[in-house]
Amino acid sequence: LFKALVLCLPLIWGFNLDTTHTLHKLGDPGTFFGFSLALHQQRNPDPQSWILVGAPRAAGQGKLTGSRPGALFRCPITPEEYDCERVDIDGDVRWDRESKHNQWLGVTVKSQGIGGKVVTCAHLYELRQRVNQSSETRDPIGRCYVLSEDLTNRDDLDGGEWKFCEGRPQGHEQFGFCQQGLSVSFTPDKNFILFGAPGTYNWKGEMRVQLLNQTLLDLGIYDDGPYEVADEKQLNAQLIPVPYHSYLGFSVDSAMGIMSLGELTFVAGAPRANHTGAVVLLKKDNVYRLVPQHIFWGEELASSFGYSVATTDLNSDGWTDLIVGAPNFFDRKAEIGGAVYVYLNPFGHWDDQARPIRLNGTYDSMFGMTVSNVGDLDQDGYGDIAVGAPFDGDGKVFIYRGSKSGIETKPAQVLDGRDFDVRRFGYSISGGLDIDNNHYPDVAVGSLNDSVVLFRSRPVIHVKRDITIDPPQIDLEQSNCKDRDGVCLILHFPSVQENIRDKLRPISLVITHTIKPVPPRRHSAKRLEKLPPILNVSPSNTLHSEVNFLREGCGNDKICQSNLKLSYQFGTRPLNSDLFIPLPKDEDDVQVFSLSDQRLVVLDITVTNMPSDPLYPEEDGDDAHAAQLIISLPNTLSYAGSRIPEQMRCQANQNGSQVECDLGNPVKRNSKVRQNCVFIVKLNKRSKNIFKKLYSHLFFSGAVRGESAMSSLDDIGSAVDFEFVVANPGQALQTLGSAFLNIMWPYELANEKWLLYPASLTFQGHPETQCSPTSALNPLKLQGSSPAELGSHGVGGASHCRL
Ligand SMILES: [Ca+2]
Ligand SMILES: [Ca+2]
Ligand SMILES: [Ca+2]
Repeated sequence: LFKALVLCLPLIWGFNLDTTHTLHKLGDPGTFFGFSLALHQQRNPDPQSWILVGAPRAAGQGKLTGSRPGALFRCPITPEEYDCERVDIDGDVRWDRESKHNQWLGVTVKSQGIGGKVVTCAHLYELRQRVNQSSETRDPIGRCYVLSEDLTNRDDLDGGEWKFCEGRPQGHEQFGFCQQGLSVSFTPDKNFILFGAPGTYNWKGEMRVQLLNQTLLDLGIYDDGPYEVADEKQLNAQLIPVPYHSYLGFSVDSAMGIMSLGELTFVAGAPRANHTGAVVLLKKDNVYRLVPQHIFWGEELASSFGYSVATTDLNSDGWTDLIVGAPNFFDRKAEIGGAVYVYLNPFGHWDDQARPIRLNGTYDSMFGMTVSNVGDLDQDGYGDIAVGAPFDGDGKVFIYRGSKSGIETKPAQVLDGRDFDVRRFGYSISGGLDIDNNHYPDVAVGSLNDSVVLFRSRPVIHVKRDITIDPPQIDLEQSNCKDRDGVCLILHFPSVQENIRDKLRPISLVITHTIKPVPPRRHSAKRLEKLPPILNVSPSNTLHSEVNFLREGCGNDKICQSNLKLSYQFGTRPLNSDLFIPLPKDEDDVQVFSLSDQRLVVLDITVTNMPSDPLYPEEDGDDAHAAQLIISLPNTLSYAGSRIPEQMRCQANQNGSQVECDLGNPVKRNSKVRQNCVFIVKLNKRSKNIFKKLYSHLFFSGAVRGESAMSSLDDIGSAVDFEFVVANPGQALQTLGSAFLNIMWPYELANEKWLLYPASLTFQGHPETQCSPTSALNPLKLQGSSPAELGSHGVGGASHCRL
């Protein structure tokens, strides 16, 4: 009896997007509803969660009826598919100086998170001058709208005045084609908003970072920026570290802990820089400039490296890691189409050229078109990412788990648009927010198919198993269970003390845990069903352990080295006596068993376990565990029983030809197993005949006379004498068995004429010998001169004599 202590700590781990209780939201066909999306939560005036969905090709309303300005929708978290409402922004238009037709409002949408602000942009918003004149100009500067948490304009920061290229020199080489808002982001400290404007400066591109903090503004702190790569005051395109047509600002992000801990770093993708693409790390200087810190270059021409960027701490080392999408990466041979580069942060020393890990998509899949920090989906402490591949079949989203070593390159989960009846699935991804209050962040995925899908995360139960065997080894002389904290599993092994033979190999323990499945419930139309938890996929839900026996008597090395020796002798034992009489030995010193009156053969066996050198008992002076004695008996002998010491146990097979005996477990050192180890053996009754067959030849001649002419034995002819000698060179047989002599002779011819006539049998030494049938001898009762002779005159007969 011993106990195993199992501590079960439900931790939070694994991976876990539920695909059976997904929420679907649909928009009008052709509106690109789902081109962008963001999970959002407002706290005021009422707590509510939303999926914000951009539909950049949505038709206009009111004044904009007849045009396609695009729109932002908010979708409540309900099972209903068509309950998204248009967010009421941007309804006005001044025809004399702007155009909102095809402005792509909703091309991007971002949320600061719970209770935070929201931004959505229209990167093709046009400023117009001299409308309807021949000298009319159109400048797609782009524009963004900032909204308060409830998606209304509540403070000075809200509204659509976020268009920094307005009022600046126009023309494509300056700010006429800024396309502000093709990317947009909030800093994690919520103080700044980032705008990508990839068309600025002849498509060099630009990123602008601007204060977005009403409290700071209320305090009169205005002088923190704005910042631009070309310097917000100087507007010096030379300061931008990539060539023209690089599209810097196509993607933007920011994070602490990229260049150094505690410092905010900005990330801007430039997917056409030097034709390979690049990603630039920047930081604010003290005035108005974003200063480049490091540039990552793409590895392949036209791979669009930097099309998408994301930041998260994948390996939880406190340093933010960088994820870069290159959706046009191409390797026809390897059938790769699209790649994602994962740069684990080398403690801010990016110049050391830490080699990225490349995740590959399938051919033509545009894998990496979106990369997204989706938070710690499984709550294991490592950030997780999602990668969209909208042209992989009907579109797929791959979930990759961060891990201690960086990232698990095999996706933890693949969401396939086909399973949700969505095409071009994975065009946009938003995560990091817990929509259903189960403490696990959820993920929404958009498409180019006017639909979005919300995937909720199931709680992940990580069972931390820790088997403590107490005592750590089984000591056969101890059994106790002390009080302890935690769950104490007492495993009873009633056989431990008695019947376990093998005390050398440990007892294996296997502990398996599962979650009892929850019966499916009806989907409520009003409330989201609570998702059942799942078990973490790793480590396995089966734990193996083993309990060792305390190997007493095996020395310090715990290796049992014994010195078993066996000796034996045969003997006999008088009936009803324990007297052991060794069998006599022949000249070859072999014990001789004669077929005399000893019916019991006794085998006396002595087994010793003594160290070969008593001075060095550690060499081979240990206990012998599970020692066995196997006795194989010849055919003439069979096992009848034994008188053995108590610790021994013997068992014979069915015909008694083999006996297996346990010598005791263990045979202790310095011990001798002997005392009256008696095997009673019986002689088999059907012993092999020891007599030889003898052959001789007999010829006869003379006149043939009839039977009626015989009046005495002498008339028959010459007498033939046969002498049989039956000898037993060993001991006399008693009642062990009988010896028989069968005599056969030529008796008669085919015409029934006599050949050899059996006259008589005489015996010497055993006068009581009888033969049968008696009628076979001298059947004509003829008188002869010598009755002691066996005269055989006949054709053949048989006689059977018991000797
Ligand atoms: Ca890291
Ligand atoms: Ca994780
Ligand atoms: Ca959740």
